Amino acid sequence: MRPPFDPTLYLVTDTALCLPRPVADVVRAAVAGGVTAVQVRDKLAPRRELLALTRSVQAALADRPDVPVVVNDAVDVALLAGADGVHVGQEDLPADEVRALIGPDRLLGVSVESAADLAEALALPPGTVDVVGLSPVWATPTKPEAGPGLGLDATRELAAAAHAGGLRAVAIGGIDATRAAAAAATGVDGICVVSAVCAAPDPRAAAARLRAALSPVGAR
Ligand code: TZP
Ligand code: MG
Repeated sequence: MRPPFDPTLYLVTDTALCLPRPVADVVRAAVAGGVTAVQVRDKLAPRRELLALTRSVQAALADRPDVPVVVNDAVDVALLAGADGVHVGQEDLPADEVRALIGPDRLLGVSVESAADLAEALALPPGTVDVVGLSPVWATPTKPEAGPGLGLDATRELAAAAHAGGLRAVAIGGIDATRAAAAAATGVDGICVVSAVCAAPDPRAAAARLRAALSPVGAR
């Protein structure tokens, strides 16, 4: 059985953007403001630091079992920490291999940057992938190498194709409170944000603003 996973407002952490605050403090505030899922992402941290970071986030959310903690890229760290899931990109381990490692009781997310990436995820046996991250909707300074954005129309098409194949879809890249409603209106199951929360002076208020921006479109 997979852990509960409500992707409505999915926070992906960035350690540098959270500074000088500990990531765990930002996450706790953001969840109080309405974040529904958390992905621990730190491309620069050595594995042992990523493990400690993951555990600090889990400890900060010990009273929120409804909010899953997912680890970006590092399957070993996810397993050691007993995380709720793993998220991999196109250059990480293949999704079917990751599923074999993590077993049936954790979430698996995969980044999708094109129709070809999505076709690959959809070709896997049912139950391999839980959610695809459509990426990036807009170009973003948080991940310049992600390139130009898909745009809203392509995001809408990819979300529909993911749903037709039984996968959930979230949108990521360049989303802030001014763009949240437009991103959600593509039909995705949720939006992912990094800087809109991690770089905010008040992460709780930032998360609440994003939730408020989502509610008129009835995002799940
Ligand atoms: N993957 C695709 S875009 C991105 C990631 C991790 C960064 C999104 O950051 P922001 O600050 O929400 O634009
Ligand atoms: Mg990756």
